[in-house]
Amino acid sequence: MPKITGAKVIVTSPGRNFVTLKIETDEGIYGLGDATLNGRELAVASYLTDHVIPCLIGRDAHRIEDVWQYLYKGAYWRRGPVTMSAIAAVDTALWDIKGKVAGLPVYQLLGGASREGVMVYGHANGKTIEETIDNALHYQSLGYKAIRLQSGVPGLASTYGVSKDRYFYEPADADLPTENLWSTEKYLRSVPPLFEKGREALGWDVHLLHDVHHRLTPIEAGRLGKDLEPFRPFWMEDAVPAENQANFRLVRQHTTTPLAVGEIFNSIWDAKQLIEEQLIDYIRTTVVHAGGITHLRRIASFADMHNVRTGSHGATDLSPVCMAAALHFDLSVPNFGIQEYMRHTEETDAVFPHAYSFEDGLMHPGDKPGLGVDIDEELAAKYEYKRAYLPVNRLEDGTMFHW
Ligand code: EZ4
Ligand code: CO
Repeated sequence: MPKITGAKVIVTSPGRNFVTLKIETDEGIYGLGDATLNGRELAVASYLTDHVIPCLIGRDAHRIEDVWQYLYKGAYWRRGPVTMSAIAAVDTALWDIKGKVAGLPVYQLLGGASREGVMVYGHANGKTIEETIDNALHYQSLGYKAIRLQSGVPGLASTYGVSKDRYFYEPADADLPTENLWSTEKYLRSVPPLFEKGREALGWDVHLLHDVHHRLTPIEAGRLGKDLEPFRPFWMEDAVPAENQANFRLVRQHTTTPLAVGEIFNSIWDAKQLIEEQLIDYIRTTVVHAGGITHLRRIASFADMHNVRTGSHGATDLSPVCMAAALHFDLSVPNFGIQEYMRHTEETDAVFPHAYSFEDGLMHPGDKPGLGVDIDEELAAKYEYKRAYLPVNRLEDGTMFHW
């Protein structure tokens, strides 16, 4: 049995901040787990270093479920993004170790491949509809089968999903939070024409997605869903904030546009009612923010009973370690829907060499034992942590709003 002999947290910033847990065993085999919580990175680093790692030393690295339960039930204080990201990092690293010991890629331990590859969606954005469509055409030429469309809102200086760089979207960009202005009325007018022009330019053989980023009320979301129905979007994401899961009943009542939510959820309890009442179609919980591969499998099994498929979050703040873990999970899980994929920068990829690949709109985790992703610690040490915040959002009259 591989015994855990040590563990450390590596904080690095190759273009953006990442927190990585490395667990070492007496057999010389180590495992990696992503612990990045965008804009709150050091809280998870401290939770791991000060509170979790001391409890891991000497444990049997093969007892993944027992360690998970120990960290979840044993903390007394359950759930929450900081705790669950830390548990996720431990869980992911232990799956990596188990795979390396077995000499098998993690997806084989999860039951093997359920499909040939993992359909991913890319992000097309622009200040205008024309720019967004131009960008989407580029993604289509790269072979993407699914593309998310976000564009600037006329009358608003900036909005979620529209980047400064053409191909790399990075919202956490300031030493203190940037303030954006928001108008629901202006936004609601801008999305249907984006999808109308999108279908004209891109055709009907590509899936089109949209992220509302928690900014509507249920009745507004119902209206947007209805307006988009003629263009058959793959999903409308995060239509409304989901603390009150019953919010989705009203959205559901008014539209047949498929609904996706869950990138900020951290446990199965955040989605219980949503799944049970079939109020959503896709659950977006991810490996790093929802307790690792072990917990994500539990959520997916529960979702499968209620016709809900997976659609994991995969933005650039989820490190290549999380991306690799997500792809092993996606390849094996029966009720897979889609995986978000935003390419990392070259600097990030160099710090995290990986076996996963993209071809013709599908991704594959590769067949290296474990997760198939590593960290170049020497290179990582060259990129010092730099505080970075996500923006905040206010209405035009100054009222604090959802970002
Ligand atoms: O705002 O990952 O669907 N993707 C998203 C992301 C999130 C960021 C937050 O850290 O909504 O862009
Ligand atoms: Co989103």
